[in-house]
Amino acid sequence: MTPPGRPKILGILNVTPDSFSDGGLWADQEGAIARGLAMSAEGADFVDVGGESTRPGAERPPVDAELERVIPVVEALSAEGVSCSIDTMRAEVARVAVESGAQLVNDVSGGLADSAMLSTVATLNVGYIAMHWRAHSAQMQQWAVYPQGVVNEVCAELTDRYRAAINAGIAPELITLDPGLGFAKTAEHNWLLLSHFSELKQLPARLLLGASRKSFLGALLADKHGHPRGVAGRESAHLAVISWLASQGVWGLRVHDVQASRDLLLAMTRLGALNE
Ligand code: PMM
Repeated sequence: MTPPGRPKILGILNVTPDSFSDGGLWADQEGAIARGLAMSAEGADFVDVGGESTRPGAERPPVDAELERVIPVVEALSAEGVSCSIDTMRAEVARVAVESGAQLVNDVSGGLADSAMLSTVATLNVGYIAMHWRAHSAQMQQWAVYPQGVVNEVCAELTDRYRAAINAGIAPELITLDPGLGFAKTAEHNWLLLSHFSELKQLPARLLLGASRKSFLGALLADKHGHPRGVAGRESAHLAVISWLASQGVWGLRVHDVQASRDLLLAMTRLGALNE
């Protein structure tokens, strides 16, 4: 059997004061731009620039604040030849970011948070990542209920989002689907989605996942008192997860540690487990 192709790496650049794992770190624009350039040099295929924290319970920034955070960063990185994606649920932010050079729209709400998103992306004619989502961060954990099974329900809801994107005029080959680890999901739900990846692969579009530093990894690695492992100590478990996903044919991986992820994928490629 031919091995799957090497997944694309989206390097995470949260230009927010409050994202759960790197909030505040890249909130100043010069620091953010330098970090984006560094991730590109380390081998990120895209730098995923986001100005709204989606950690559970987060409040939404006003649209102007989101634009002010992300647009100068997208502009500066694009001017340096770095491919950017824009992590936003807002059509207006997606439009201005693409006009400023972004090549991909990463919408964690899959078009549900802003009714103008899908038609806007169709007009912009760029790639679109539709993630599985049920509610804004302030309420999302109360939606972590899946009586028909998390894999079935996530696949059904993602199929609906795919159809909505097609109906809005987005070309099928521009669409990527993402089961949204941690969004209206418990740790158990995340593990079920990961271990049933072959069922997700039946979806009509390529797949991207973001497991990097998420709390289900912290819970897995808890100490003997049940205290979750902090974000800085979750990378080896994350690398195991992305190695599994790469071997299963995932199209893209959204990661914080670009270099470690890239090293892993290079080694897998050298072993013949992935195609160039
Ligand atoms: N997770 C976060 C933000 N954006 N986008 C996609 N497509 N998939 C994800 O899993 C995802 C995302 C939250 O994580 P962060 O705070 O580490 O950015």
